[in-house]
Amino acid sequence: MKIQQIALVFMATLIAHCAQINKEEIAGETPATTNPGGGGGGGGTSTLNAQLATGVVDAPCNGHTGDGCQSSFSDPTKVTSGVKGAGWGSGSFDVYSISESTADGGKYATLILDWQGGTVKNVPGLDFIVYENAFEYAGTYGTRFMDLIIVSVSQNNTDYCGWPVEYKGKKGSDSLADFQNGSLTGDKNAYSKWPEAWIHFAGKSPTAWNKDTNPMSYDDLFATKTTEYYNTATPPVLMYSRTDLKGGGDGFDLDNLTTDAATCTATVLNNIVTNGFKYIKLQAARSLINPDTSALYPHEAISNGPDIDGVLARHVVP
Ligand SMILES: [Ca+2]
Ligand SMILES: [Ca+2]
Ligand SMILES: [Ca+2]
Repeated sequence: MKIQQIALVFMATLIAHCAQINKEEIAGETPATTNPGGGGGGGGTSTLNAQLATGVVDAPCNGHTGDGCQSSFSDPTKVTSGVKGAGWGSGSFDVYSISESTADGGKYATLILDWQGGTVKNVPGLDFIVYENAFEYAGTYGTRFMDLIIVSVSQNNTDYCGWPVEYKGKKGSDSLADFQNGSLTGDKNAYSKWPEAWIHFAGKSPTAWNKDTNPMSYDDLFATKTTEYYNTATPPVLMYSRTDLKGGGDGFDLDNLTTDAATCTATVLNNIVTNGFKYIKLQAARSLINPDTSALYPHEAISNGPDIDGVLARHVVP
């Protein structure tokens, strides 16, 4: 989501989801009573050495025109120099944008980072967080704008293992009632704005952490909060609740790696789980084939590629 597209985003998304928003307004719903008591999501002791990924290994949109690259957002130092989230309701511009193009095997839809020789270890709970600039355009659940990312990690930048990604699909008109009605499974060729439908993807969650204007401790960044959304009835009725990382972003645990990728043998996987990884690859989901449908993953109609603000690892060793 880029600065010049905000107006378009609001127009398109409001038009697309007009029926639901109106329904919510008629119901008198008010968003966001935040209850930060959700408990820890990570290892959380001060002996851990959290670090941002500071090495740019491959950022093909840097200096490249075309193939979906965007010259205004092709500076990869925006990823490595700090996370500057813009909060739950808007997207940061301190980002490097990958495209959604399938050209050259998805080259321009890929970003590879490292910790400049450091190894990201597997600690209890989440091991790293990917920060993108997702946001909730109407300030409440069910109005999230996302650019989905598929994440994988490697020790040698050749043999990558990823997570068991699964897209659950869009149900009905993608309303809360549709989403909550029975199983999550819907039309996997249509896009759902519910982050819960996108299992083990990044690019789902807004970023609250901003190193300048909203500094947070590493322990807090790896901890969770639960937000409950009530309507204005008397007494108020809980409409929805959602658990997120306190600083936003999407967290990953090496204990959940899978051998799904062709480059990920059991040996490679066990080595990463036991010893850690050095490289992280971020790919636009839209540039990749969903094995469930044999088609590209669907995306928000106005999406043009994920916008990556930074990647924070929980424990890095030399
Ligand atoms: Ca985005
Ligand atoms: Ca872990
Ligand atoms: Ca940044």
